[in-house]
Amino acid sequence: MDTLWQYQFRIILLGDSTVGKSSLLKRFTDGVYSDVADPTVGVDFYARSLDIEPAVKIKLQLWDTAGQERFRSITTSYYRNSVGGLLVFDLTNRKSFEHVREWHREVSEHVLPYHMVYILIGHKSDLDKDRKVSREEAERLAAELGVRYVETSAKRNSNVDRAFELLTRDIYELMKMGEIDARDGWEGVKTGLSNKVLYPVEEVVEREKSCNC
Ligand SMILES: Nc1nc2c(ncn2[C@@H]2O[C@H](COP(=O)(O)OP(=O)(O)O)[C@@H](O)[C@H]2O)c(=O)[nH]1
Ligand SMILES: [Mg+2]
Repeated sequence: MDTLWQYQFRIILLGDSTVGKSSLLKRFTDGVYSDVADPTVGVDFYARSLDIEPAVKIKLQLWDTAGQERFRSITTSYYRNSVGGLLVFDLTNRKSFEHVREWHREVSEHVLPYHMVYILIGHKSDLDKDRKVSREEAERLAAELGVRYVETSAKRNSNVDRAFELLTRDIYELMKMGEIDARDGWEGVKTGLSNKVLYPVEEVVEREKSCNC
């Protein structure tokens, strides 16, 4: 049986080619990392659930942008149907940082009149000695865009869970405040099977304890 979840958020990975988007996703969803990235593109999206509050499980549907990183080659519906976005750049690649603003603008224009919730990710933090973008500079850009900033490494497994969790919590808080809603015909947020409705919470905890899944 599928895990019960109350909400599903669709989140996209944005950023230049080779910044490490697929590696971040693989680390987060499968717990693996490979220095030799698989160029084959067999998977469109990944999934993982997060327990955001006791008895509130959020399923993340995470969409990769493999091979579509060129500007304007991603279809509009791909952006439109997402509630959150990770703006990823490579800390050792200056150009990828400079392009963040363009990614942000491109996507934000396409989702109007709605808004997407972003987080800025400075990736490959394990390569600190080759760093071409300072933390201060990245924090300034994040402040300007009104988003959080986190430095991650898929290789060292540093801050990867934290980055996805922070973004998920931000979306969840906006949803609780009524700023974001599950709308008909929109894939960004879906309300799911609620174990709150199906079983009292205590019973769910008991069920989960006894479950080997
Ligand atoms: N040092 C280091 N290399 C990484 C990290 N994440 C990804 N890479 C490498 O960067 C290259 C591109 O990664 P990939 O995930 O395919 O990037 P994508 O094109 O944005 O999906 C691959 O050689 C990865 O092994 C990281 O955290 N640290
Ligand atoms: Mg990729």
